[in-house]
This record gives sequence, C-alpha cells and structure tokens, in this order.
Amino acid sequence: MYKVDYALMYVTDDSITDDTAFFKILEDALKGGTSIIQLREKSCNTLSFYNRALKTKYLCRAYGVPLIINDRIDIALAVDAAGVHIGQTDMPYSKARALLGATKIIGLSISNTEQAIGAENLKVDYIGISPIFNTSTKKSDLAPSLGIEGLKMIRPLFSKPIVCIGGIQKKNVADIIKNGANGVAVISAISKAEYPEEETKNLKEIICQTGLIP
Ligand code: TZP
Ligand code: MG
Repeated sequence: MYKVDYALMYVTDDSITDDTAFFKILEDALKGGTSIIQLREKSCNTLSFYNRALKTKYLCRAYGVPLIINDRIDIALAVDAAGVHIGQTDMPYSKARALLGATKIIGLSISNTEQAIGAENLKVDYIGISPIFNTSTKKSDLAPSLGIEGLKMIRPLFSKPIVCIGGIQKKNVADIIKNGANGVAVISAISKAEYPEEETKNLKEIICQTGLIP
C-alpha cells in the first residue's frame, strides 16, 4: 500500500444535492491540493451514494489522491476505494477489517481519551478527533469539542496519524498541526468558500508552512 498523506482531507458536503455543483467543488479541492478525499453522504439512497462514489473515484484517480468512504463498507468495496472512515456506532473495526482485508485504510472517529486508547489497541490506521472545535455542519451525534488541550492529551496515546475535524478554518489550522496532528479534515472551509480551489491552496500552504508535515 502506498504512503498516505493525511495533511488536508476534504470531506464532501452532503448538503450539496446538485451533482454538477458537488463535482465542481470536489475537483476544485483536488486542483487546490487536497491530499485525501472522504466521501460522506448521510441521507441519499444507496444508488445515489454508489454513483457519486464511482465518479469521485475516477476523479481522485486522475489526481492521484486516495478516496475514503464514510460509514459504508459495501460502497467502499463496490468502487474499490482506498478505505473507509467509521464512527463509534458504525460497523465494529474488527468486522470492517475482516471485510476490507489487510491493505485498505480504516479510520475511526474518537471523541475522548478512552476511545483513543481503544483505537491504539485495535491498531486502526488513523483516528479522527471529532470534533476538535465547535461546528454547525454536523448537527446530530456530536460530542463536546476537545480543543487543542484534548489533542495534546490524545497525541501520546495514539501512535499512528491523527486527523482533526470540526470548525477548522485558515485561522486555526496551524495550531492543530503544531500540536501534533498529522492533518485536518474540513467540510465547510472548502465547500462554502467563495473560491474553493484558492481556499484549498491557502489551507495547504498554511499546513506546509508549519514545516511539520513531510
Ligand atoms: N464530524 C465531526 S465534526 C464534522 C464531522 C463530519 C463536521 C465538520 O464540518 P466543518 O464544516 O469542517 O466544521
Ligand atoms: Mg459514521
């Protein structure tokens, strides 16, 4: 398996129901230098999810960027995605690993230190600290934000990459990387930007300027 660059993950915005707009922003993010894509659909039917996943996979392949599917192991398998991102109430990690095989990436959301220790014991490929800051993008099933203090507590507990999500914008991205994260995952910072490609470039530049991401 190739080495994954978690520096900047664009998590797709499922509030964008229009496919033309959805794929325009996705391609802008890819042109702007997002290093990994997570396809996240919370309310569409399986056929629509599959169709978006397939087209997203082709685009990601054209830009040499890995594609992670949120929640749905069947969709990840169907489009041969690079991996999945699961939460604490999704398919258990051990079953997801059994279904996906040894080489696929599996990321797990964690919201406290206990879950971080659990993820370390399970040897998941990366964790998503969720949420790091307050956000209005995800409205249900959201734990209290952990903040930079939470990140500092979790960093020594988990040996593989940590990606933070929630309320991340240009103004707070450097602080996250400087305090031990290997990357950030954003929705609205890119999807709601006036110029998504420019904004992706800006975020990437700030991350690179920390000098901490190889
Ligand atoms: N999980 C935790 S916070 C969040 C998800 C999917 C939403 C992040 O969206 P934004 O717009 O980057 O705050
Ligand atoms: Mg989930």
